[in-house]
Amino acid sequence: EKSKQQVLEELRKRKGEYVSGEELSRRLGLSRTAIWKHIKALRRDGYQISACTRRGYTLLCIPDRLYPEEVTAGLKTTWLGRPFYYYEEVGSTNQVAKDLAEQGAPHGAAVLAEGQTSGRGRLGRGWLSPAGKGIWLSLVLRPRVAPWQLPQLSLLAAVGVASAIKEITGLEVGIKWPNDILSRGKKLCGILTEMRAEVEITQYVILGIGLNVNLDIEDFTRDLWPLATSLKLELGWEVPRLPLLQSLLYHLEGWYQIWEKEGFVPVRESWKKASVTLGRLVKVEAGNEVYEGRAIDIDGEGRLLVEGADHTLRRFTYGEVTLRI
Ligand code: BTX
Repeated sequence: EKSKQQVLEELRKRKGEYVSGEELSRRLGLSRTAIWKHIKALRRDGYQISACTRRGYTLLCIPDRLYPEEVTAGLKTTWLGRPFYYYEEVGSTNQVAKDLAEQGAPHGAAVLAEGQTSGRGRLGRGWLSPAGKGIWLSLVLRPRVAPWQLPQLSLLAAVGVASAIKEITGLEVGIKWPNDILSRGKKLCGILTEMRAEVEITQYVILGIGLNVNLDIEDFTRDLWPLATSLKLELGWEVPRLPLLQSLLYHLEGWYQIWEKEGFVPVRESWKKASVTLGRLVKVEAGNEVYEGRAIDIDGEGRLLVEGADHTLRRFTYGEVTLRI
């Protein structure tokens, strides 16, 4: 496995030219047969490598996979996404990340799967996660804050995702409280925060991000057609997942650091700019209660302030928001 990566590394360094099998074998101290074996294995992984008699090998194309070597190769973060755990398919990356966190995975560890068989949404709902079409990612965070401050973190996550989408595609998305990312009113990305905390101490937070990148309409179940969308459907082109994922980790780390240093104020400001909730008539369902009114603001903890028809103000820490006209 290690020498396969070394062969890939050599080809990557010399992208656009041919490297002879002889040179590879000399540089890496491997036999010509071993080199050929690794080339075949890389091709099975989806790397397009051309082999040409006398000239050698050249890397034509890297696969649209989020292999950890590819992700870390161009990653600009210092701690987020390190280590990076990659799976072809899991039930839920949030569950895998939770298990890893229980076993001591560090602050910043990331778990990604190409596909999920039982992706989780909030309140026991499911999350559709077809293979190779999205970014299904869970991050292990160990913030040094009290549990009551954690709602801030899920708003922060939405701001980070929005920044990355903007950087890579130019698309301006909207955030629906607390952290749904919408485009033209349809859900593009969902965020699920799970945690383990005692009264005063946060053990860890699992930040699960499900971003619909290249799903086509037929990848969604029919009931989701009016509700859900993907970047490809919004933009009309296939979005490369690798740079998007790298940008996502970069912006999330950046916002996290701002939050640690300066608190919630700058995050709140940025969240408010992208908000599609504030100023709107909303219905909030929280537990057994349904409340209707106008969404006025979010407070210094990220709670939603809703003003009812009788001008009473209500604050929501959690809840399901439906936007009215
Ligand atoms: P949510 O409860 O806000 O959204 C779930 C609801 O959204 C579903 O009931 C369904 O109506 C709709 N839905 C399901 N799949 C999709 C989809 N792909 N796109 C748009 N709408 C959909 C939001 O929960 C939180 C989702 C987090 C998903 C990530 S993926 C990585 C991590 N692992 C894991 O199991 N969950 C998180």
